[in-house]
Amino acid sequence: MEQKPIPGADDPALIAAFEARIASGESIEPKDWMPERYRKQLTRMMSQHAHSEIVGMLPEGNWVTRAPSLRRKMSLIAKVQDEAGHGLYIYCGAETLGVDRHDLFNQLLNGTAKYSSIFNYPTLSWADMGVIGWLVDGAAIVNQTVLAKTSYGPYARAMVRICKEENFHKRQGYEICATLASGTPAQQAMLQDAVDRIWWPSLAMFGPSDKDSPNTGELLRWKVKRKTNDELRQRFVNLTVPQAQAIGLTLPDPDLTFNAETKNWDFGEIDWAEFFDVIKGNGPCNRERLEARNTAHDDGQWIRDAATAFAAKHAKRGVEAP
Ligand code: FAQ
Repeated sequence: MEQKPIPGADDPALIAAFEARIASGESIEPKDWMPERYRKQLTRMMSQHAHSEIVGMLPEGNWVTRAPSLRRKMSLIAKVQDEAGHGLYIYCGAETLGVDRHDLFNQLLNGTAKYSSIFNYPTLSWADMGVIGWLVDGAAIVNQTVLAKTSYGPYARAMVRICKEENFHKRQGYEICATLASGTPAQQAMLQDAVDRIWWPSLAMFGPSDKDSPNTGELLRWKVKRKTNDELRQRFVNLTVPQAQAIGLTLPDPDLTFNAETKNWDFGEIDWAEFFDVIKGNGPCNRERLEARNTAHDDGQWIRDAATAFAAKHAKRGVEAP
């Protein structure tokens, strides 16, 4: 379903009134007038975010059957289920902008929509489950805590609940890391290897550096974003370095040094060529992730058919399907 054009889309008076509301810190709600471009930007961000949550289930789902104990298996299953829930809230939120989630989902399935670069990397060992919870959910929290103050009401409210759940994810991940860090030399080496592989892709989650980020200026002006990609990345590094030190891990960056003047941890250059290659679809697992989502979608056709037939049967009888 195409988004219907908004009446008065180019009316300068409406735009000025909208911008005044944003400037005074008001929240924009679905039935409020908004510029077409604001709606498009929110639809883009929210759909990419929802897709990321759904694709993000795959790397960790890969380890559910191999978790080393019942307790670990239960918390990993709960985490993966939470990610599904996050995807569903955000698709619901995106629908308040006048799009149909099936259209958004089809863009994911046919490879025309983006989702977070981080999920195109493989999960090679159990330690990856700890490091993903710690670093990937940790990065998501830094980004989403700020998004909880975004100007679009339904997105901001979804972020509040999602951040609470992401905190549990981060803690379960960090606890796995802390356990492995105090384990055998083989466990410590497995953990360090996971950190070495996942550190840089976690930094890239925040998006291109500000000078190469075409959307940031407009999103900041409309208070969709409250901080730039580089500001959030720096905050994540500052928070994470002491956590790595606390459990004796080395972050794989020889340039990582504390800057006494700025009170930030300075860090080395991200491999931007790799980042842009991954978001173009050429990462180590892009193809595998899309195949897995398409297979899951095709395998679920019978339940969609059954639900549609059930709803039609009830509609015919004049009863609302439960
Ligand atoms: N991956 O101009 P900017 C999670 C694209 S949730 C792929 O800077 P913007 C939870 C960008 O879309 C993780 N593409 O863009 C979890 C744009 O392309 P377009 C997802 C990226 O929007 C944990 C182009 O590059 N979180 O992890 C990436 O201002 C564990 C230019 O970039 C969200 O989506 C990337 N990393 O800033 C789940 C949060 N970065 O669309 C399971 C909401 C940039 O013009 C397990 N989104 N691109 O063709 C945001 O905060 C922003 O959209 C950014 C990008 C910061 C991601």
